[in-house]
Amino acid sequence: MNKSTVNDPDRFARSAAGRSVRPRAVGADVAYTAEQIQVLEGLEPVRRRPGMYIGSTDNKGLHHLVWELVDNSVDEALAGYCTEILVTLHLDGSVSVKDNGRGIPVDKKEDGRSALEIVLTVLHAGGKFGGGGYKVSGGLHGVGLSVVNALSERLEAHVHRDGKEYTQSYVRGVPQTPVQTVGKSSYLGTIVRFWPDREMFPDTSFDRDLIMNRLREMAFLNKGLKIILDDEGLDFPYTFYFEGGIVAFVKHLNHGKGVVNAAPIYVEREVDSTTIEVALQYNQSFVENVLSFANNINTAEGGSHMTGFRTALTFALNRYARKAGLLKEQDPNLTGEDVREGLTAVISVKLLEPQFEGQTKTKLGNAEVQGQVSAVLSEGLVQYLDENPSEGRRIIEKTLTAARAREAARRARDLVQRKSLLESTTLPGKLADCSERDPALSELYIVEGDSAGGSAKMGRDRRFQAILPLRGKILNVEKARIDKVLVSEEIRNLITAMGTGIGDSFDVEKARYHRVITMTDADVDGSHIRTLLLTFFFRYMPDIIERGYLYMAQPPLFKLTKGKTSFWVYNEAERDREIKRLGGKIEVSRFKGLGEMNADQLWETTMNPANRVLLQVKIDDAAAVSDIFEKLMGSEVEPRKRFIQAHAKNVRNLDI
Ligand code: 0RA
Repeated sequence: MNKSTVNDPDRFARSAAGRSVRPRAVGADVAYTAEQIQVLEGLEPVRRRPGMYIGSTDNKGLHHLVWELVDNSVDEALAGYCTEILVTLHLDGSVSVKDNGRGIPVDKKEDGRSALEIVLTVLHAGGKFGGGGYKVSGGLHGVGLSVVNALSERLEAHVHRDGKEYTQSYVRGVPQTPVQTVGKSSYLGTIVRFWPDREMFPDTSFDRDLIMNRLREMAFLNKGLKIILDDEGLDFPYTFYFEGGIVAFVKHLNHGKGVVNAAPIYVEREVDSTTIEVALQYNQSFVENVLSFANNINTAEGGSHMTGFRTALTFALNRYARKAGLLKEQDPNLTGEDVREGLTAVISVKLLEPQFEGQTKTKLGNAEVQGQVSAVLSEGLVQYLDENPSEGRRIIEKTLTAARAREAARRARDLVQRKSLLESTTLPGKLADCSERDPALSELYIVEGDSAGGSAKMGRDRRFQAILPLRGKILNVEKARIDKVLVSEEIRNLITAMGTGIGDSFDVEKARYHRVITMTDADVDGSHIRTLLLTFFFRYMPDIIERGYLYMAQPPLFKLTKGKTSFWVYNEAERDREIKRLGGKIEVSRFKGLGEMNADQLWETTMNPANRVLLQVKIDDAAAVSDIFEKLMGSEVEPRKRFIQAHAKNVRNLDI
């Protein structure tokens, strides 16, 4: 993207980048005025108990500072005055957010201070201003710019309005001067740049991927709004701009999956000042992926808009299926589960006074929204189905398949439960268990192939390491429903070894191991098997991942031999580094697979807690794996690289 599209005559963001900033310690050489002391006292609660305002001072809390600034600019966009937001990650560790809105007012208030200064130094002052409009203000967001200011060792605000540029800078919330006029400006907008306070945050490094994902999501949720992320450490900025808004979001979520209805169905309407937007499209998978948002906040716990959505979907599809004769009189109705199988949807509502409830304050509470969403979507769907009968038929057929599979799954489960196969206390014969009985101290290695399984059984520390060899590829649970999954012997062995049961009777507390480690070859087949396993855990035992019990072992890729000594290295970069470091004549051999190693080598390289490299699986990674699964099966180079990237965070020995 061309940087000149960002309408900033003086490129503030760049010009200040290289400057080294030494914040003055508060109290060192600042002579306080009565006013400054007042500010200090006003923001004191924020610095004393930051968690009350931003949740925590870990990495999540740190990013709340960015969300707060972005939310303010998005509010300005929702009010109809801003079309472009630029977020810059500066080389010096600061972040700036710039928008082309009206500019924060700078006019003087009764006490002689400017509105800008009040917003930045008085707790909750932000809420007073603007009034009305769909404010992004749920959960921990919407705490106000003054909170960001209080938690920054330095902050600069630049306002362009009324033909002038104004500026003010602050140290830990305390203004260093009154608002100053810099000069003329024909630009309109606000720039806030802050340097997070290292006294408040143990780690002040920002996560580009996290910020990028949130900004992309914001751009999807606000069609026509351009959001640019400029990481000064990279050559090019990222631009997120979606004319189609949540329709583009749904297409993005379904990317690479076979779709049932060619284009997402889209409904948008305003009811009593609540704006409702829904986009939905079925894909060929069995997975439901319905995301809901209220005022741009991801309502992970759902709420009234989600309930309204579900009611309308079930109602409209049943009505159409009957009318079109696809459901006969004697057939039972399609259930909610049936109509959500393979469904990707985004529900976005914007309302004046959102109430957020639930454990994580991500459940929309406003009761009136349920009826509003349900009415709008029912009407929209009924109309769509009438006008697009062939798409309608395809969708109904998809849901009928789901209904039949649900029946089959119920029968299979009944069968399994009668036999009590999965709760049986008889451990699988292939499992070499450990002698330790405390799950917290026990490890299960799931090993690819019988021969590697044999070496692992011999090489392990049998006191705490159990081995379960898997023959070949396990079933892809993304492509088969639970009934098929449960007849697979490999998977039944796995479930029995885990001890947790599955489905309704799953209980993470019964896990027999608190470290479950996949050990597969460092080749394409190995990565397929690992993906299949991750997919299984992600779909059927997500709590195991949530608890941090699931790991991947990283077998070495090369053996370097110099004279009589051998070393193992885990990737190409490490190989090259070591060759350089060791110098002289070095023999390099590539491992073909785990089965090639003898028991001692397997222990030394992959299983010995002192040497081994374990990658802990995060739920996001597993989701990412599921997402790119299809491409991965093609064993192309690029997806494989992405697969590794999805897992490579914070891991030693894995340069890519
Ligand atoms: C309320 C009123 C006006 C501007 C803003 C809010 C505003 C706040 C922020 C925060 C970040 N960027 C922003 N842009 C605008 C001005 C109202 C007027 O001009 O009369």
